[in-house]
Amino acid sequence: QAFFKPIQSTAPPSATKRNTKISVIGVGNVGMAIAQTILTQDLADEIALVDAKEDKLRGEMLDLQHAAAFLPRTKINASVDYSVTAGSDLCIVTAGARQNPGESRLNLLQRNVALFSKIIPPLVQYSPDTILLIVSNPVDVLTYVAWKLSGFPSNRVIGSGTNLDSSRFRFLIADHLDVNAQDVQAYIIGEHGDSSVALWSSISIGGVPVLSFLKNQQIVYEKETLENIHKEVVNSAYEVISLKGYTSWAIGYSAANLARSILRDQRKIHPVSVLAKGFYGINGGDVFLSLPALLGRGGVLGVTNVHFTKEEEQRLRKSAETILEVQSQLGL
Ligand code: 6V0
Repeated sequence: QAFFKPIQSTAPPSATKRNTKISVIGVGNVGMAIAQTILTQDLADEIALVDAKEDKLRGEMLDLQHAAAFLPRTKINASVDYSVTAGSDLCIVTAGARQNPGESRLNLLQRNVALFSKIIPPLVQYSPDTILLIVSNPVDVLTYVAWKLSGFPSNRVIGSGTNLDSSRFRFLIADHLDVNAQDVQAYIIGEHGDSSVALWSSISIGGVPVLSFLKNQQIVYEKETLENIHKEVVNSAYEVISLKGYTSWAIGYSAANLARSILRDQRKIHPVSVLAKGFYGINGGDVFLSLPALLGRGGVLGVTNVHFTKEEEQRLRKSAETILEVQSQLGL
C-alpha cells in the first residue's frame, strides 16, 4: 500500500498494460553499459537485471534507479532468480567467465558453455517467446550454444557479432575521409574476431561506391592501405582492453542499436551473427557468424544478397571453418 494517495484512480489496474521488457544477464562492464544505453534511449518500459553476484547486482540496480528523475520512466528490477525476467521481449546475455592466467581459449569456452547451460534454460522457461541476443565471447560459438540449448527457431537467436566491428570500421573510414560515419556504408562480416572479413567491394559513401569510383577516376590505391584499416579494426578491441581493461561504451551502443531495430521493428540491416548454413556457399555444418541481416520484431527476417568478390567469399568460408573447428571440440 502506498503511504499516501495523491491520485484518484479512473481506470482499473488491468488497464495499465506493460509494453516492452528487456532482460540483461550479467551486470559487468558490458551488461551495465548496455542497460544504461537502453535506459537513456528510452527503449524499454521494464528492464530486468540478473547476475550471480547478489551485492553487485543490487548495487547496480539501485544506482540506475536513482537516476529516475532524469530519465523516461522505466521499471528496473534485479534478482539472482530468473523469475524476474518473466515475459521478456528481448534477453541480452553478457555473462561470461574471465580468462584465468595461462588458461587456453578452449578451456575458457568450455567454462562459458557450462555457464550458458545454467542461463539459457531458465530464460526460455520464463520467456518462451523472447528473442535472445548473445554478447558474451566467443560470441559466434556461444550464439550457436544458445540456439542449441534454447530449442528456439534460428530467427530468434542472434549474436551481436560484427555489428561492433563494422561500427569501428565505419568510424576509421569516416575519420580518414573526414565525413560522418553514418554516411559510410561498410560491413565487416564473418567471425567476431581475427578471421573477420572486410567487404571492401561494397563500401559506399553517401551512395558513391568507393572502389569503382577510384577505378573510374583511375586513382591508384594500395591494397595494403585497405588491409591496414581492417587490421586496425581487428586490433581495436585488444588495444582498448590493454588500455582500460575492458570495452564497454561502443558495445553498449551497438547492443542498444540492435535492441531498437528488433523491438521497434525497424527492418534495418545489421551485420550480426545468424545461422549461416546455406548462405554464400557455407555448407559445412550449423554455424553462426555475421552476415548482413534484416532485423525486426520477428528477429532475423532475412539475409541480404551482397555482391562479394571471389576473395571475399573465400575468406568468409574460411571464417566459417575456423568457427566450426572450435565448435567441433565442444562435443555438443
Ligand atoms: P565482466 O565485467 O567480468 O562481467 C561478467 C559478469 O557476468 C559478472 O558480473 C559476473 O558476475 C557475471 N556472471 C558470471 N557468471 C554468471 C552466471 N552464472 N549468471 C549470471 N551472471 C554471471 O565482463 P564484461 O562485462 O567486461 O564482458 C562480458 C562479456 O562480453 C565477455 O564475454 C566479453 O568478452 C564480452 N564482450 C563481447 C563483445 C562483443 O562485441 N560481442 C564486446 C565486448 C565484450
